[in-house]
Amino acid sequence: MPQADIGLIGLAVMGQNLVLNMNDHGFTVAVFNRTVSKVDDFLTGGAKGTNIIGAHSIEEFVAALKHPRRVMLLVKAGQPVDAFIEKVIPHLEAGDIIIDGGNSNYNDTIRRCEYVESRGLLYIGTGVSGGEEGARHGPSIMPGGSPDAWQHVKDIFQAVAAKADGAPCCDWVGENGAGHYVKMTHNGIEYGDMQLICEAYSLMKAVGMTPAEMSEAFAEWNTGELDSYLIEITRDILAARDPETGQAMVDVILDTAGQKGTGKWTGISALEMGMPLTLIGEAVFARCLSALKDERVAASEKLRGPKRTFKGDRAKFVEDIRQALYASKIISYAQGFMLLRAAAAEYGWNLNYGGIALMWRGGCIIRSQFLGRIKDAYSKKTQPTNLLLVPYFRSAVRKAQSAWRRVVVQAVRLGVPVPAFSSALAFYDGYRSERLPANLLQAQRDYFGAHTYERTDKPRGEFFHTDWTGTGGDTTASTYTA
Ligand code: 2AM
Repeated sequence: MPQADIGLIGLAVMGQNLVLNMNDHGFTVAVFNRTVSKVDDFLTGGAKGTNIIGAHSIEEFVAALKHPRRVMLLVKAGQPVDAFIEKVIPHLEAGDIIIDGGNSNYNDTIRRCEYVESRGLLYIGTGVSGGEEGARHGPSIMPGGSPDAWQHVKDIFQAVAAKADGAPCCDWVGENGAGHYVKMTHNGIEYGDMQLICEAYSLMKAVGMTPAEMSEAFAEWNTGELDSYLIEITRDILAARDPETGQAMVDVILDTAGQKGTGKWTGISALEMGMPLTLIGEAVFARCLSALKDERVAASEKLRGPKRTFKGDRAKFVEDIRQALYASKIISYAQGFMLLRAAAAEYGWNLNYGGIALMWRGGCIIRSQFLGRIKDAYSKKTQPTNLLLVPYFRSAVRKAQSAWRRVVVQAVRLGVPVPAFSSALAFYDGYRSERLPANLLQAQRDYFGAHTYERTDKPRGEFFHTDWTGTGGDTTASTYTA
């Protein structure tokens, strides 16, 4: 008789920890790994004394699974996922479920979902966030794919997921690639949150604060509306000392950021969908700029800026930075949810926005009190078209606005780059503008390319062309295909 409730392939640390987490919650898990020796290493190591079943071949692995079989992959994203799908399919039967828990691109998940369904099976692509710790003690889990599969994994996933205010940080996201899309957007927002914190740090540094003083400021911030995992770890990071040199740890770390690509994917998707995801875009570009270390070092000797002398009240400025960070964060999440709405329309997903906020509320890197507010906003009967219009956020931005503007002005004066703070403010001012200068832009397009324009005094959808130079005649860009 097959014993296992679920099988997991891929015994790297995330995989091992998720298996141990499932075991703790009373589920029997079968495990397999490409390098088979790792199965035995796990059984005699971390999994010793558990009910975990080790398999030494795909056949043995599948034979251990109860029906419908649930096969979860936690292998390297990309080709290895396709390879394992091909390996397991011949051993599965109609109604069995393949689950990809890796960091797959949502386009791959859409393709795989269609393929696996065409073979009579069910597919789930799920985001799992929270790193190794999260996998062990409660990650945020964002599943999407074949809707019929959800009922068969719900109990396991919700049991092992993090809990926020008692509710599991796991719910059904939507069809085919929706789970991985939401996970990608989570990572993009994470890029934005981290960049905002880095800009706050950079301003604190510019006004002469020591890392220890900064750590105290972050500790205080963490007791209020900014209460979140990332603020908390920043507090600890700034307090840490390098055992080798005795200096603050942050001061000995090279200022070049790495990235694995999910922020970039979020930006690409936003560009494809025509959504102004400016803050996350700036966060990705800030990492790119940081990576040009040698060029920056050379340029720093040649390109001059203002002297970094701050004359104001430092404590007041720190409070201004806190408010600028909060307001910018609201913009970033408003933009993130704008992207999700556009993606839902593009891909035909019926996204549950309150559920998404709840999934991000605990377990994952962007977990925060703040996400509880977003969940509340989407739990109302009428869904907001934009988070910025929800009374709570509208008033929070109104309250923080003066401080936010002061910070951006001060940063410009000091010559401290704050692309996320300032682009968030530019977005806010743009979004609340009844009229933007795009009238001039349309005129320019019409002037050089006869692209036509609509008029303020005529119904939308009627297009006009002006012969700006007296030599163009009536020909417009829509008259011919160029
Ligand atoms: P391994 O232990 O045999 O290297 C994370 O790297 C997980 O993905 C590991 O379980 C790893 O298996 C697996 N993995 C990495 N590359 C793979 C590939 N090309 N094919 C199958 N599994 C792979």
